Amino acid sequence: MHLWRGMANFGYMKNQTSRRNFLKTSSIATLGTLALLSMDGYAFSVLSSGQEPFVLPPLNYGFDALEPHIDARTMEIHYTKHHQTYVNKLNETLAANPDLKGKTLVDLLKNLDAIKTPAVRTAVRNNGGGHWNHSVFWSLLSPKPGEMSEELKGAILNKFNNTANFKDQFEKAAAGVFGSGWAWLLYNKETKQIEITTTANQDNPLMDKKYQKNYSILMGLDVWEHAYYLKYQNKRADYLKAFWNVLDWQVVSANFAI
Ligand code: MN3
Repeated sequence: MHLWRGMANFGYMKNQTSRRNFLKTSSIATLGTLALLSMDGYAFSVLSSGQEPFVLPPLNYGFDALEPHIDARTMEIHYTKHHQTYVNKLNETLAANPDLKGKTLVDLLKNLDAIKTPAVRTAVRNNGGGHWNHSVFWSLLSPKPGEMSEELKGAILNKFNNTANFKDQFEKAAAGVFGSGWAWLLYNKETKQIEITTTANQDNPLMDKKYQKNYSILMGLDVWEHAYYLKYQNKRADYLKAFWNVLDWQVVSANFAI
């Protein structure tokens, strides 16, 4: 069970609605499950149960906890500015479109086609995607990363022969994202194969019909420049190598076990 070391970071959460939602989210999260990412939504407790107004999910660690691999300033700006802006713009969009209220974030992202107005659809896609993706990303990072389960290790070895080759392939995919986007690790529950894929901007596999059945999302890595530029400048490859030092395999394994 994680301690809520990031609690002090929530002092800026001023209004009571945010505070109530934060407490609700926290109590769900502290039930102990770290398995957040099921495509089916049933285990995606924090976000699939959440409805607007959406709020930032709590961090399990301080902004400086991932140093030197991810620097404190990047974490602070990334979380309090970038992620918060996605949350704010998503809430603004939903407030202006009452027909979209009452839906979970996962429902919205899986059914973008149902949003008929192109500008509204784009706003939900970019800002809802940004909220979901970053929530996933924070959950995967830890200053004291746990180990990979034997089951997940077996699936990775089955596909990639060894973990060094797996990391190499994942880094290659992440390095190959042109401009801004994400690299994802997925599990096809039908073929029982691990897969690597990438998305542009704030898109994610939830939005892709291909991945909406029989897949679990195990992890996602932010390769937008804002995720690494302060420390690594143009050297995305160095950021990708550093990422492994703070990736909590225990969380990835929990997502695999869904
Ligand atoms: Mn980002």
